[in-house]
Amino acid sequence: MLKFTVITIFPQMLDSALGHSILKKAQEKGFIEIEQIDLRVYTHDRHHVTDDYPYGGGQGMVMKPEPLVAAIEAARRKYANARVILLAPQGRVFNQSAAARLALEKEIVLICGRYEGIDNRIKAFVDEELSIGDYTLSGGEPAANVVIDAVARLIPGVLGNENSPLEDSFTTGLLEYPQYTRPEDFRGMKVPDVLLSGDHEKIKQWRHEQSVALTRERRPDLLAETATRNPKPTESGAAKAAVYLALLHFPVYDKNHQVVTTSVTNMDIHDISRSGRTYGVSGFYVVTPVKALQKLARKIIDHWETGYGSEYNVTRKQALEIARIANSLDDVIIDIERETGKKPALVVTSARPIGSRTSFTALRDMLNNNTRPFLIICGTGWGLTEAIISQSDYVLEAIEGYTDYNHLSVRSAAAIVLDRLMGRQGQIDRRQS
Ligand code: 9D3
Repeated sequence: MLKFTVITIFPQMLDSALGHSILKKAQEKGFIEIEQIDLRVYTHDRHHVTDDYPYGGGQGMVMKPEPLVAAIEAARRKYANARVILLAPQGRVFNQSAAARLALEKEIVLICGRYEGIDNRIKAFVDEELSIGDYTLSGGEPAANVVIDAVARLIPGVLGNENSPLEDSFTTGLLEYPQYTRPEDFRGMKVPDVLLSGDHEKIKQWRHEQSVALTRERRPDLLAETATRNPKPTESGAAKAAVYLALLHFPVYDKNHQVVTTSVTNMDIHDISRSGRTYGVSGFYVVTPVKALQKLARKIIDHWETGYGSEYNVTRKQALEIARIANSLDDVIIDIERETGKKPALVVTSARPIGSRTSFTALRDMLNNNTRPFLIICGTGWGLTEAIISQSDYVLEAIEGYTDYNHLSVRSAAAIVLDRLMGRQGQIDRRQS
């Protein structure tokens, strides 16, 4: 349940927009709740005044700080952990990743400004400021509506099973492919043959090509973003296939062979992102079903990607750019399929003795001669469960030294795997051949 509290001087303004279709159902089913607070409740004068003349002169009115701050403080007393957001033209621009971040919150307070602006001092009482784009609105209410809609769609269950938010354009980084319905011939305009062919593989391929072509034409900026998200090798000789990495925190074994959920760690996220970025991994998924841990992972990644850390350390930012968060392995597979148009081959790593194994050299050759994406799955705790291993296409040979001690950390194992599969080989190749 995600509770939105909207502070506004026009509390009825959002009613119609939020009272229909998906948002209506989301409220009825208890996935979200929206409460609108009339700012005038927090005024103490007879005329319920919320604005005043600007110091220094100029046109228009400015919203007074007292009622706004009283409203914020009341909301914080009620919801100690609420994220308080001021909707304002000078905020950071709200986008899909901001929506994904906010979908992990429990309580969100949205403050809608009006008039020509807001007394600057209220910024000290909010957690962040958001704008919804580069155009002027008459107030923050339509922006609140946009934020609530985009965030609510990402809450599991809100869309039902038939529509996955992972399929949305701004999640995949591509514009949607063209859609058609009956009739087959509309005023001489025919539905493309491929869609009538019944060949699902071909249709998928066509749609992906259309998406890429349309995005290149209309929104090359989105492709530029995908390119930084998916760093390209700078030289030939590197793997042809897109390689993805997933770090599973569930389901994995503990010491006693029980299936458990492990905690997300700061060091794993940092180190595996850096290794992944170094060897040309297209995306690194931190997989956990636990919302609080997703939130923690998001915080770590955002700090380096867009927060203070992004300016403090640019190379760390580049590494964390490949990091993503997912609920489950299935979601990772869907995400990769959306991005590449193909289902990834699943590769697991395991220190435990298991039947037939694929050698590093064999997999390295496959990566060099394949355009199919590969997903390398690493387990935390005491390793991946049998269920996951049996679901995979390749089980990599174990990494071993010449001792009876074999307890690599998952981040060390990941780095070694990446080097053997995607590293420059030099000495090693010559010795092997
Ligand atoms: C006089 C200069 N304007 C600042 C750029 C004043 C001003 C214009 C519009 C002050 C407030 C507003 C009302 N807009 C919002 O409150 C708003 C908004 C927007 O106008 N565009 C995009 N996103 C947002 S979020 C809130």
